[in-house]
Amino acid sequence: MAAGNVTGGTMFTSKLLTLVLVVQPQRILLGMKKRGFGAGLWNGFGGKVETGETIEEAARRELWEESGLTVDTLLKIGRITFEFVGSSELLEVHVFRADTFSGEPTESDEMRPQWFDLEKIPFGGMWPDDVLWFPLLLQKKTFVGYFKLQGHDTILEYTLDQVEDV
Ligand code: 8OG
Repeated sequence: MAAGNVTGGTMFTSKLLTLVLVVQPQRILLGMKKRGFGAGLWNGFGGKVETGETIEEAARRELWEESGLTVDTLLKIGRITFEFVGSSELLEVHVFRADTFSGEPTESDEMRPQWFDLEKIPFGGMWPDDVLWFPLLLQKKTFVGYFKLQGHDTILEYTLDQVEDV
């Protein structure tokens, strides 16, 4: 739990999360989330950063636990802050892109991996913000975003900026 920050008089805490997208020239690996937060949606692989690990270590661990893949190079591609109406906990999601990997995508308790053609990313079955920032990820453009969501479906406000470094 990071220190609180004050926005419009509301005290927020924030939680650090990771998200890894494995991208190849024609396809992207997504997983169907089977349980917990975001269940029923296609997503990259990731989760909470634990005490004592770096954000990148957490990204590699979660990728391995959820997909069975290991990667050499993780490209830091984005950082997105999510605010949910009614919650005082902000999610700070560190997004990475991996262009090469080792292993075979393997179903885990949390995720059922599947390759998608880059032309057929299933945005209708993903978080509503993904359609906005995936183009930057796919073009290897680094970005910082903020999304205020109501439930899982509605974006109330957002900002999304290309930046030099994340
Ligand atoms: O540990 P858990 O599976 O609950 O972590 C949530 C995962 O979902 C984590 O990888 C971060 C990711 N995530 C959000 N919000 C969004 C979102 O709006 N879009 C995408 N693609 N991933 C998200 O927490």
